[in-house]
Amino acid sequence: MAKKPALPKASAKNSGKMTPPDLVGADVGGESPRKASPVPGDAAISFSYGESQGGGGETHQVAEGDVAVLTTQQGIPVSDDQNSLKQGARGPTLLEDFHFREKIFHFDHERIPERVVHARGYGAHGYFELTDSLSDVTRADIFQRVGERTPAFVRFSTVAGSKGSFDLARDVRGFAVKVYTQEGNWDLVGNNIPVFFIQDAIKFPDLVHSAKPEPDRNFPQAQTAHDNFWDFISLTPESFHMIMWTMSDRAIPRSYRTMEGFGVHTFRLLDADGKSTFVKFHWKPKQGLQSVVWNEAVKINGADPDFHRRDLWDAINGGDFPEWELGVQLFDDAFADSFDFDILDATKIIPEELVPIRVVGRLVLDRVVDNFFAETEQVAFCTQNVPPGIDFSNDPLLQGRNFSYLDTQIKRLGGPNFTHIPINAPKCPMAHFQQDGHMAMRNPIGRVNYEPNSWGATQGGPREDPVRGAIAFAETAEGPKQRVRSDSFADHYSQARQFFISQTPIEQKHIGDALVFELSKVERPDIRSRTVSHLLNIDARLAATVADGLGLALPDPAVAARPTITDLPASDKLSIVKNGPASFRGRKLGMLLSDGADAAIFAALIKAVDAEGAVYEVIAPKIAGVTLSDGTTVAAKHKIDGGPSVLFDAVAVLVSSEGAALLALDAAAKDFVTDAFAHCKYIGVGAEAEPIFAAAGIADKLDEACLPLGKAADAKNFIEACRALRFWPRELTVDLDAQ
Ligand code: HDE
Repeated sequence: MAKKPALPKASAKNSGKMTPPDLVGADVGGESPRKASPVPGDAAISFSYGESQGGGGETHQVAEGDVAVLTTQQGIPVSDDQNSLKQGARGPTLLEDFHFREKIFHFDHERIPERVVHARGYGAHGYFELTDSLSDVTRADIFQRVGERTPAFVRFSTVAGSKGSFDLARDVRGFAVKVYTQEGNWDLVGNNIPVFFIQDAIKFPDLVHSAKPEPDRNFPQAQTAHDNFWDFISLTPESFHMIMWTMSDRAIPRSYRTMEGFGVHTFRLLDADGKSTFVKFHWKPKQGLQSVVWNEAVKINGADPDFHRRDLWDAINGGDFPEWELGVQLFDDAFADSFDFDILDATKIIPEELVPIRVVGRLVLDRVVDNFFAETEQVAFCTQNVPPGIDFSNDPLLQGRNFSYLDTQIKRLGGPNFTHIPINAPKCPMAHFQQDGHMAMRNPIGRVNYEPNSWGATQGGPREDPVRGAIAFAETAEGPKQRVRSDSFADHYSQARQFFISQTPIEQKHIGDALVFELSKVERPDIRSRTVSHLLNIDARLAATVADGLGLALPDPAVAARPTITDLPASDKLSIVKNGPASFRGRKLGMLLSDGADAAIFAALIKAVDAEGAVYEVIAPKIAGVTLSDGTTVAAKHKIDGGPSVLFDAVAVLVSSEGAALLALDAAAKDFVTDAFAHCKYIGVGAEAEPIFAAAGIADKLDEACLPLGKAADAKNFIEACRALRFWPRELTVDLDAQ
């Protein structure tokens, strides 16, 4: 990267104009640590643009203690950034003011179109490390050498909401992984749910239109609880397996860190001889699966709409790097032919009990982005990006996606050169004859831009390589051209039922609650009724519960294209509760403190939290914090109104008797404990805290998950109890529908 000579030091002279003195010579870099990072071995400061996103930027060198001079984009030093150029003190403003015009024009063009789906997302860098070679089934370079690390970038997202929507929508989460392999980028553009709503890509625009805000009124935002969505779903029986998943707590994850990821489609792995093995990809979180409850999700959206992105940012910056295992399900044609369902049908899973998962690697996220726009917003995933040794199946959804992703990036990023943007550029050598176009940053040098050519090895440019190059699986396809759906895709309910019966009773209750909630927002009774008619083909009890919750007469079952297989066995892997963590690690305790709170218990709690690998935040009546019983002061992270208990995995209330008397009068403090109780959280109850619980009306309801914090020794017991995350039996006592 070329370094420009140092520009002169900024001058504090303001020649009598209106220049706020504190802005003169201010650090234009703001808070970002990158902008003032010292250059090793050099007493200079590097103020850089775009360096860490892969180059192409420019660096201004200035002496230490100095600040860079503000310039225009053309590098012209700016003398006054507070006042436009005017004719006389009171104007008019002159067209001649190139600095003003450039600044405004650039601002006017800051936005690019948001993604048509998955608009709201959050990304992080990391690496993939191979732990078990797959060289027995694939030639893919990334799967050859155990222990090798390959850089990766991951973007998590919600689907329906726009860029500025809230994180805890009830929605599918995107789990898109770009791995920069030595033989090109591999994009595994997956979701946190292993099946999809539709079987053929031609239905995607209809599905998305129905889920997005209704076109005349442009609401509701980021929710499927409206007529159009359920109208489409109830007319699309293939969607019901996915509906079971999206109505489950999978759609309200506690964190991106506590979700599984799935490649969804069946792909192929190819060895050096072109032999194919079918594969399904799974990401399994080391953090265990965890979700929130719906009432909590609704409140988190108000308290902290950025809950998931903040969680990822904090965890990575705190050195608690989230990690997933990459698992593969490998199978051959014989299995595919014998399986009850079509492996090309993206509305079906292959239960892990039938084809066990082989863990072959791990994905670790260890670095947040330097610039959200440059990396997270501009990253362009394309399902078509597969390196040699990984190939597609004929899944009609996947085939359609392979067209859609490239197409959408061209629109979104403004042209065919989006691979020149550092986050999208491969990190392996590349050479081709594609050229020109908007914003071309990598331009061929020399005379030859075509092949074949006869300019020889040095001037003639790259040549194709039939051995190293990607070769598609030599699949034979035949049959008449026709618009049909294969009969083998016709079973819409059997796996929906299998999912439902695999859930614990509390998870089944949540599915029923979610359906009642969503359909209660649907205005047309016939749509509600038609939806229940499909549930009858899945589970009679579920259908009856939902009908009852809606006050609806049970309709006739929908006419099924094929009878439901009712004896598919339950699969434990489909439940969140059965796959939760065994520790409180990576979780957050909220401690409500007042002045005079017991210092010894507070210290013991911190010690227990640290030992567990968890974190804590202090909530107090005032943001300045509290003075504990021994006179030490503790700063608060939240004032009580801004730190509701929904933001924490468990809570402790540690107050003095005076503090308790005051907080018992405070609505936010009462909400803090009632919500924690209603959301089945573990609660540490300090010796003096009772008046707050009494004022909240729950003092006589406290159960075995409300543990005493009367002495320092109680802290460890309490944090160990928190490992269970929730005390589900309580839900039956706090929910009218369950009584
Ligand atoms: Fe996508 N999808 N999708 N999708 N999808 C997009 O590409 C599309 C599908 C998924 O963080 C778009 O760059 C079609 C399944 C993720 O940047 C678009 C079909 C799965 C992301 C698109 C599907 C996904 C997208 C919009 C039906 C899980 C976010 C912006 C055939 C396996 C990637 C963009 C990111 C994004 C099309 C179905 C996952 C329009 C046509 C199934 C995680 O190209």
